[in-house]
Parts: sequence; C-alpha cells; structure tokens
Amino acid sequence: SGLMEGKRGLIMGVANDRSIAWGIAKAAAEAGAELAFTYQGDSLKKRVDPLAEQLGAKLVLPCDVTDAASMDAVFETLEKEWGKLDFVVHAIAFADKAELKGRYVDTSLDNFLMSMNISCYSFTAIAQRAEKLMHDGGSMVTLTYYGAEKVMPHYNVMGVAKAALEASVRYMAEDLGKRNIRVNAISAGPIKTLAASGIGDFRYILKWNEYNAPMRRTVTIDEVGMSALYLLSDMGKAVTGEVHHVDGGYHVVG
Ligand code: 0WD
Repeated sequence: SGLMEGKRGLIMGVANDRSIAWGIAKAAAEAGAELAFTYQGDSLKKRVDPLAEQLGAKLVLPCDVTDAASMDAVFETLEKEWGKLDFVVHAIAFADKAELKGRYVDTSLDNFLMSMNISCYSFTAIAQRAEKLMHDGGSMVTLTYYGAEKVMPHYNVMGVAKAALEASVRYMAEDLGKRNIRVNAISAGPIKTLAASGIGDFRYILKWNEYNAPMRRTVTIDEVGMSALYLLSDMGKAVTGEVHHVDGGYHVVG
C-alpha cells in the first residue's frame, strides 16, 4: 500500500533481524516509506548495513545516544540529505545486566543514571533534534514495557526508566502537538531479542505471557511493526500522548 509513500523516517535501535526496530522498519518500508538507520558501534554496523540495504535505505549512520555530538551528527546528515523528517522510531534501552535480577532497591546511582539516560532521556534528546526537521508535522514512536506500570520480576531499574519514558511521551505530546508532531509509545509484550536476553528468567516471562494473555500467545516483531505503522502514518493522525499496548491483551489481566 502507499500509506507511507513520500514519508521519510529515522529508525534507531536495530541490533539484528530480531530487533523490534527491524519489525517496524519492514512494515514502514513495505508501506512505501524511505528510511535511514542508526547503529550503535562498529560491531553492529556489520549487522545493520545489510538489513538497511534490504529495504533500500542509503543512510546508515553511527549513533550512541550517550554522546550528544553523535546525535547532532545524525541530524546534520538528515538535514543535508533530506532537508526534512516525517517520523522517528526510538527502540533503544540499556541497563547493566547485573542489576536486571535481584532487587530493584539495590540499584546503584551509576546504573540508575545510565539506565535513565539511555532508556528515557535519549528519546527526549532525539525529539529535540527531530522537531527541527519536522516541517510538515511528524510522528515519534518509542518502545516501552508493562514493567513501567506494574512490578515485573527482574525488570527493576528498567521499569522505573520506562515509567519516566511514558511520562515523557505525555509531556512531549503537549509540547509538540501544536506543531502537528505526535508522540506515542508502544508497550510491546515480551519478545526474545538481544536486549531481552539480559533480563533474568526471560523464558519464564515469555511462558507466563503465553499462558495468561487473553490471546494465549506472545507477539512478534512484525505485529509490533503493523501497530507502529498506524501510529507513524496518517491512520493515527489524531493520536498523541498514547501508550498503546501490543501484547495480546496481557495488560488487561496481568
Ligand atoms: O521483550 C522485549 N524485547 C521488549 C522490548 C518488550 C517491550 C519493550 N521493549 C523495548 C526495549 O526496552 C527497547 O526500548 O524495545 C526497544 C528495542 O529493544 P529490542 O528490540 O528488544 O532489543 P535489541 O534488538 O537488543 O535493540 C536494542 C538496542 C541495543 O541493542 P543491545 O542489545 O546491543 O543493547 O538499543 C541500542 C542497541 O543497538 N542501544 C543503543 N543505541 C544507541 N546508543 C544504546 C546507546 N547508548 N544502548 C543500546
């Protein structure tokens, strides 16, 4: 379909072909969007380059969100190459694996600040830069998890960071709404990705969702991609400040 025809978007957070960002990228490209990708560090470049090529993306840029200069460089390139931007997908999070088990209360200040910076503040930092290129309005989507709303085993500091991320979605929706820029989050059910493998007992969490979600199964990156397409495209034209659950309904029973 031509749903995304003429739209240009930045996809951040592809680590490999199991990444949620990749599911979203495929859906957007299939609907006609032109994409740019960022990758974190040289080791991921090797994985992201061929994926970007599969979708005909020419811009594949390094970006570490803990480094302001590297974020600036991405948006300078986008301004030079495209002159405008229609959407951004932020699928980035990080916490020290050693603290994604045991008790939240034991979290160190260093890990707390790093997790908040990478998993929450980076979306705001990206939004600041993206806003300047969204001349015809735009759509920003980030990824969150139910651990922001309820205590989930081992999610710990990431749950606190996701709660802050969801609040930042609401504040940015207000700030940017008058410029026709929409800001939303997708709260995805658990999916086995690189980031998820850092969470203690993740297989148990997957099984728990499979047994208890209304749909009695987990979700795929392609399904998250389809839902993201609604928020990124004009189908979601009047939707902002929303945390949209794509979790087989788990949030109504969990
Ligand atoms: O069950 C899941 N997998 C869920 C994930 C359920 C609900 C939400 N999410 C969220 C995650 O918290 C994250 O925000 O979805 C987003 C994407 O995560 P993912 O697709 O599960 O994981 P992955 O494929 O690993 O991509 C996340 C990537 C990083 O990968 P690794 O595993 O190498 O940390 O985020 C990127 C990196 O590529 N990333 C960074 N990018 C730029 N600068 C940074 C950084 N400092 N740190 C991590």
